[in-house]
Amino acid sequence: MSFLVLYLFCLTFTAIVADDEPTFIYPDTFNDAERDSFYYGTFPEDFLWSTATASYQIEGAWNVDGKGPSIWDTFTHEPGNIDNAHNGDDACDSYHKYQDDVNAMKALGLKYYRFSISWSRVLPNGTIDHINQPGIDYYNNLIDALKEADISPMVTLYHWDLPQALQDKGGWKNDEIIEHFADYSRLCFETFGDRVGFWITFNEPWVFTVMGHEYGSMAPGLIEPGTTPYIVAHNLLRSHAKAYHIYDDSYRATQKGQIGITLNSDYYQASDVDDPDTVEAAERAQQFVMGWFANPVYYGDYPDVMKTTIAEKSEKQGFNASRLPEFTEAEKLSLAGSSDFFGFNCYTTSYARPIKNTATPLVPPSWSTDQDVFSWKSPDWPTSGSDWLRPVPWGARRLLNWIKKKYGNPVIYITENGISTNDTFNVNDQIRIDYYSAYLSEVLKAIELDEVNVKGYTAWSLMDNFEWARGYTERFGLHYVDFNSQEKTRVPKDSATFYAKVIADNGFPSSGVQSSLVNGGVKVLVLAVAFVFGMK
Ligand code: PNW
Repeated sequence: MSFLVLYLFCLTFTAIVADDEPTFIYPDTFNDAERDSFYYGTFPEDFLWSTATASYQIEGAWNVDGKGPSIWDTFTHEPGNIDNAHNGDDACDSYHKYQDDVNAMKALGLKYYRFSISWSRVLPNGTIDHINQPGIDYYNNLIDALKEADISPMVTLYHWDLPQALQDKGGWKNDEIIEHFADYSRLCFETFGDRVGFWITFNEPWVFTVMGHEYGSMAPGLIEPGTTPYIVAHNLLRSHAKAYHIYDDSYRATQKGQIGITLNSDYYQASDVDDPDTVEAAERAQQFVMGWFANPVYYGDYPDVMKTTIAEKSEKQGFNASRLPEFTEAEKLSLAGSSDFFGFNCYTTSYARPIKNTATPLVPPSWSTDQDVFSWKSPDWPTSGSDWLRPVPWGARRLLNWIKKKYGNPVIYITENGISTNDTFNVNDQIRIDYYSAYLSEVLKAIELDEVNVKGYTAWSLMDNFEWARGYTERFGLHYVDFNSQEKTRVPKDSATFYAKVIADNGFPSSGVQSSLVNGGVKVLVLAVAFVFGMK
């Protein structure tokens, strides 16, 4: 007893005399000692460190060796869709320079690499009728080069580049796509699965559903708000479940991998936490972005709040059924529990408040007005090269906790996290080091203090690449790429050196050698004293 009291007293004393002042990464904006202090420590021993890319953003070789066109080839070649009329025709030319990518990863000390397969490179018209062998060879070579470097692949089946031939048949609006996606998935499991431990069916369904089919700012560029996005999401979720079960039934036993889905969302922070309506609006926004996909995948159906609001509005708008489709009982069963892990792409935070104006015309319908939420970013928050992305580290921890709470404490892999800069040559990217430090510190707090089950972290991106509608004007890379050069050399930025050290140290072991020595020394001393007294 006396030992315990003395020990606790000594620990408190140690903390008072030896602990550092809190460190803030964004001292001007986020300086609440409780919320924003940098958290030193190391990640769990088997923590998985990775970086990510996506086929259309890096491969180039858009019409080489039998590859069929994808909706992104079509979209970028139409004038007016992409800043500076950029396109991914050449991008980082990873189709030819994949060994350079692997070398860059090796230098980082990476153990995992997340990339995506271009569906129309392996199946040029989207269907299993014609397999393009050079496309298969490319991914086999990449996977083998990774294995050779002791790097495990984490493969995304769909990172937005649908074969144009399937878009011509209605794309995700046509439920025949479910069978085509099943064939494509089976081919990938069969061909590459002996060497792939992690499969991700879809990357960020929310982005390509809403940006691609409601706003039209991404391929396929459809502006069909309020109906098409829900149908697209519905077919995609059914495709996901089908692919999951193909893997589960036919490949898991022999290949011993895992399969899941990757979702993204801002964290929606109620702008007034004392107002229940505002708190409810923030929750509604979270459900309309993340719950839309996660709820079916974990529980077999859309969130109640979506089902009721969309049904109500649809009726008032004169639709004879809800614009939100319904799953059959069999589909619900096949969806529920169809992810071995929660893939989470983590970037930013928004404030949210309700739109209470009932005079708002209910027509035309849209996903964004269905929510009755107004969301925005504080102008006080730090900026990035992208207008939608402001660093708000504490939002990441809150959203991780939200996922834990809503979906039964799932295993979470952060499958993307990163920040953009604008297009000026700058390998001295302190902004990226700050962002990664601050976000990683929040992830560590989530693991250690909140017991959120995060098992891996992926930096977006290995290198600068084609940033969708922004072309090459926004750069997310740990490596700089000169897109005007033939060589497209991957030049490490300061953030690459930083990330390599984080990986080598498995985190941020201490706030500095000196203070840890002081801390350690004092602790040994007081323990010794406590022990001696405790014996008496
Ligand atoms: C993700 N938003 O896209 C994608 O998975 C990557 O391909 C992309 O390059 C990266 O993040 C950076 O943009 C997002 O508006 C695009 O919230 C837009 C949003 C989020 C993610």
